[in-house]
Amino acid sequence: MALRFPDGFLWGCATAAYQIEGAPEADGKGPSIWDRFVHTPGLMQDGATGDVACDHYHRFREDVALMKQLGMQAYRFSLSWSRILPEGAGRVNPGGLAFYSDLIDELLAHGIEPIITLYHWDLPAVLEDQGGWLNRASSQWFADYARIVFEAFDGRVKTWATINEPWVISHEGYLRGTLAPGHRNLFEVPLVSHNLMRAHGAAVQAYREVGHHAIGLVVNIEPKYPATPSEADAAAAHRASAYMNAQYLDAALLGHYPPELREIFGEAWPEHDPADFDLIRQPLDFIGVNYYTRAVTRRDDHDWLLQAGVVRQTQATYSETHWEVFAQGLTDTLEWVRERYGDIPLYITENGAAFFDPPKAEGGRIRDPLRTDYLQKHLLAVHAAITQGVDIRGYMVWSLLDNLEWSQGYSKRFGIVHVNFETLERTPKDSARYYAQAIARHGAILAEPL
Ligand code: PNW
Repeated sequence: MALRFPDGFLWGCATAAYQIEGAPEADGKGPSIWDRFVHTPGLMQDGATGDVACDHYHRFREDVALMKQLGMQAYRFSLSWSRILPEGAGRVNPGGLAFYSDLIDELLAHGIEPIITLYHWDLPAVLEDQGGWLNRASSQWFADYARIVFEAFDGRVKTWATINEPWVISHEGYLRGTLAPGHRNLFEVPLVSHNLMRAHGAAVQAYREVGHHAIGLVVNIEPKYPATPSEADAAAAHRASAYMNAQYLDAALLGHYPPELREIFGEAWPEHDPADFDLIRQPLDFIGVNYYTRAVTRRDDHDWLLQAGVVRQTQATYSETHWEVFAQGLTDTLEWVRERYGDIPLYITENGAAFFDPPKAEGGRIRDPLRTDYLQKHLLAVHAAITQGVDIRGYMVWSLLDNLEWSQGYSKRFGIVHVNFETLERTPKDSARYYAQAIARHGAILAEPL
């Protein structure tokens, strides 16, 4: 079976600063909320930290060479705000800018297009001390930071994303407490979400003043399917989707939150100043979609927030993060975005899976057939959406390297390249070879996995 993707379709991979860089104090970097989180006893699986991670900070040239070897056309990475502004605002640290400048040059020298995420969860610690995303001034802090990096890099970088996954930030960081800053307070969730969206809007505004290319928002989308045709299960799926999938895109593109949220949050739902939506709703050049899995949802009154429980699929494959492998959900997601928000260019900014990788076999090969199978199915799912007319511009696999899977530490390997966290040696897995072949053949997907 040979499938072709549109001309100009961008094939690449994605990472995030805190998950790979290490070097938390190098060249004048200030601390972020993740430096604090990992050094707070009891929060991290196996006591893991990002102090070294993949040591990408010192090995980025090797990593770019690896990308080149795999044929990557684009690389989505995030900037560490506190490398560039150690105090979050004010004084710019030339050492921080220099690192990213060198990385961008290295990518361009290898013909790889940089795609920058401004915020992938590592807020400068000093700003957290001023309330972090709960402070309405955070939109100004973010826009000021954004302007600095736009001015520094927009000549060389053509694609920018403001914030990675506002839902995960607010839900995991402020409700469940599994991500920094580790709060558990329902009342904070809509306030943080709102300030994240105000920050997004303020950064897009700044971009229109100083930038010349494309900027968008990255959201995670997990389609919700009702377990039965019953009214109760359909309503549960609907609530879950309003909360997780529609909340941020509705605000950014339609200028209001889904009406279901008022009922979901109850007394924790704040009155929003209508003028805020003029800031939040900015024309965007693209939407970045991160897709991993779906949820099959039934009404469950024990679930206090959404009255929605998740039904495990007995016939399905689950990855190491307990996420069902369900590629049709990616096609459905891309079609849902077009249906709800109209024709706007989309990138798949993350897609991938953690699987247990068997140790290296003879010849140094790492056989990860489940990951290869995951990639193949999801590339087919992307192609199916393209066939349906959805405007999809590129696909970034999560992730280039095994890395720090946030509070789960190094226990979950998402890389298509294996990292030995003792020696820091990189070894492309079979899935990397598979992906490299898919790229080399312009997306013609080989029927047989390697
Ligand atoms: C994304 N969910 O996080 C992040 O952007 C990455 O940094 C992370 O490593 C990757 O996915 C794998 O986890 C998510 O619960 C975390 O729906 C949670 C969800 C989705 C994405």
